[in-house]
Amino acid sequence: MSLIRCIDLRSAAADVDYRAAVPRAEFDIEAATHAVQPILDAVRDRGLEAIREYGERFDGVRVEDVRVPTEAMETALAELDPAIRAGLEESIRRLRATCANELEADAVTELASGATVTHRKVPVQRVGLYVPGGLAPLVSSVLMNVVPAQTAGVGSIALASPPQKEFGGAVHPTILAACALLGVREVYAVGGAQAIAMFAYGAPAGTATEAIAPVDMVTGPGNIYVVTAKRLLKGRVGIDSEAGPTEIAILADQTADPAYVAADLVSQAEHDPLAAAVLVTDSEALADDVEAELDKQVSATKHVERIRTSLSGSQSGIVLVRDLEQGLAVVDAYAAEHLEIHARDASSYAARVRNAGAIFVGPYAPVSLGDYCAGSNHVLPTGGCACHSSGLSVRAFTKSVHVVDYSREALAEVADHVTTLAAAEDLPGHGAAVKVRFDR
Ligand code: HSO
Ligand code: ZN
Repeated sequence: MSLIRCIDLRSAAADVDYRAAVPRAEFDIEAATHAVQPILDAVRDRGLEAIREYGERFDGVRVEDVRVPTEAMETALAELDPAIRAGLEESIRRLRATCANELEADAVTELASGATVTHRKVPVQRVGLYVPGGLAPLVSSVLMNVVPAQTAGVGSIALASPPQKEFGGAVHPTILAACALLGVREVYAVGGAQAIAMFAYGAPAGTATEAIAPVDMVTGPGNIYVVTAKRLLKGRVGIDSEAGPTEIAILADQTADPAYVAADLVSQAEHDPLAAAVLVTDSEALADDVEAELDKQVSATKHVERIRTSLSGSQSGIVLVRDLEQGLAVVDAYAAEHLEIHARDASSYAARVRNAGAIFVGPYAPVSLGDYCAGSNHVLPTGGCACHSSGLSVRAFTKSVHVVDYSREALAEVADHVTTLAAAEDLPGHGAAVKVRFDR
């Protein structure tokens, strides 16, 4: 019995809808709503006291002052393993370079003499970043959120992460050290849905903690309760995409190295039993070799159970296609969070992909590189959302406003069109608002 299932699409009709044929994870956010709504309401109504109670219940530790003192961040940085610090610094350097290049200038369009419309870019004012806890919290996600926000010009960044029982209710020290490196000073030891509610509603000053100002936008990954809280509060605050379980798709021909392909599938399966790992190939020989490599590599790795569950789940599989043209159609329909291309002429295939969160070209661009140190962002759309959404970037933290500036003469030039169109919509007041400027 092989570890990963095989889906043979080689004889599929040319007009088949591949979205139904490719494996896909189920992520039922609706089911968590009844658990999450009372938490949001309690934080809105009772502020810090409710936040402390939920921390005690869900994280097993009561924290009186949830605001982390600046000294704790400086201490964590001083005590950080120098090799980890060097890795974080290189990652930050590369991300900053990419982000600086993403900044967009205002676009000024002159429609006629004296008539301009400017598309002005304005950073979001205040952002709340959620960082999940756990024994090995994803410190790289702190960088992926904070660097584009800072580059966009977000003036105020707050961060929340669950209090860790084993650190006496403090936020994980590696996260605190990353905050110190990035200059993030407002950090809260608050986790779960209550953290998202705290960001959305803010909280008046309590017995031990100063007032917390509400944010304009909440970003960052989280478990199903965090994702549900973000969905329920969307509208009151802006959110980044709802990140579901991670996905890797690999489009490969017979030139691919099966050891690389297997290792990369394993690398993302390592995140979550629900993670999806999909290989799309026109080579039966490669498919067999990758299966053999998976057997070998999975038993030698650390998180064997999690990886086995992910690879053998219905969300993962090896998809056999007639040729890479069909393969391209399949990966486009799948719209993976991460897409690797291991094939002759990989970059020309990459140029033709429409739907993917991020594309990794050739044998030396594994997803792990993008997870930590490529200079690209690892917060990417999952669950097929790559067909309409993008990963985190400077643009995600920027909104735009049209500035309309017309002179009297420029308005006169289009006044008749405005009154005619207003009359056609039976909104004569609209037309009158233009006419009044010329009647006197
Ligand atoms: N692959 C994950 C991000 C991550 N990997 C963080 C390791 N640390 C989602 O893109
Ligand atoms: Zn990863």
